[in-house]
Amino acid sequence: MNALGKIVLIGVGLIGGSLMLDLKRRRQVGTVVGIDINADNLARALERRVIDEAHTEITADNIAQADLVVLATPVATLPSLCRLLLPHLPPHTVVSDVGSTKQSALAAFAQYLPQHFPRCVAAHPIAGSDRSGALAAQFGLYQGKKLIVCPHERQDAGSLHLVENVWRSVGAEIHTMDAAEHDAIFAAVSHFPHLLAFSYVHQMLDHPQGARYLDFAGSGFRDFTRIAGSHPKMWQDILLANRDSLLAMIDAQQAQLDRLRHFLQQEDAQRLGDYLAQASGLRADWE
Ligand code: TYR
Repeated sequence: MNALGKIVLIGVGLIGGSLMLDLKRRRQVGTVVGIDINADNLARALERRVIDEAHTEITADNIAQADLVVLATPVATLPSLCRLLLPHLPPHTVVSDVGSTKQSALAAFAQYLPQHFPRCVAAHPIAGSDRSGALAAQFGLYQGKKLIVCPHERQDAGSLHLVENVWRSVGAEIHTMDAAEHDAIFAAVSHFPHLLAFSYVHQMLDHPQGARYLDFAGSGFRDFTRIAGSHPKMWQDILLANRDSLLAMIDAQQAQLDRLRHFLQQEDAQRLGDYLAQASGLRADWE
């Protein structure tokens, strides 16, 4: 891939920051301009050389000559960021995002950057952790990880290839799918498990003896609740953006809990054992 002259990263956190660290190390980019509302976070990003320039606002100067703008903020901020970008965006600049919901990203691009829509590429790296912010950015995060792209009906092929090549250059494996299918898949394998982890932690918060009980929690609690430590605003936005799929998943989970309740009420050891064995088998095969 040809090195890009300038990338503007809006939202300098774990995901965008890790991408920039690898692009810089591999000399795939000349200058990285970071834009973030948190000045402390920007200072840390500069110190760690995640970015070369830091700004707290989107201006014509900051965006000038950008080959690529990467939006890496919570998904509900895309409409307002696109509106701020619109007057300053050079015609050749490719715009992409990294968010966990892709129908909402495409809707924001189509509505708020209508002229620029062909150059907007919806992308989602399947990597990260419960950590956030520029301090959490790390080298090698995307090596061997999946990058989902969701091309749209007005997609410019050159812009799509540019974004795919950026991610390929940091070790990601590109998968292409429709945005609706993307959102259904990630509701099931990512968004709903996060929702459940948050909900279980609330059960402990509401429990009168919860604080004492947590003193004795071990690795099961740690594994099940790790993702409940994730960035709240990021997950607020994801859960709302994918609410239809999640409402269906909540109903499906309720049915699973009802089955378990029934096994316990009936003291049905046989069916309970089979149920656990099937789940344990699927988990072992997946790993
Ligand atoms: N939260 C996940 C974890 O901690 C990482 C992740 C989050 C990956 C959101 C993708 C995504 O869209 O393992």
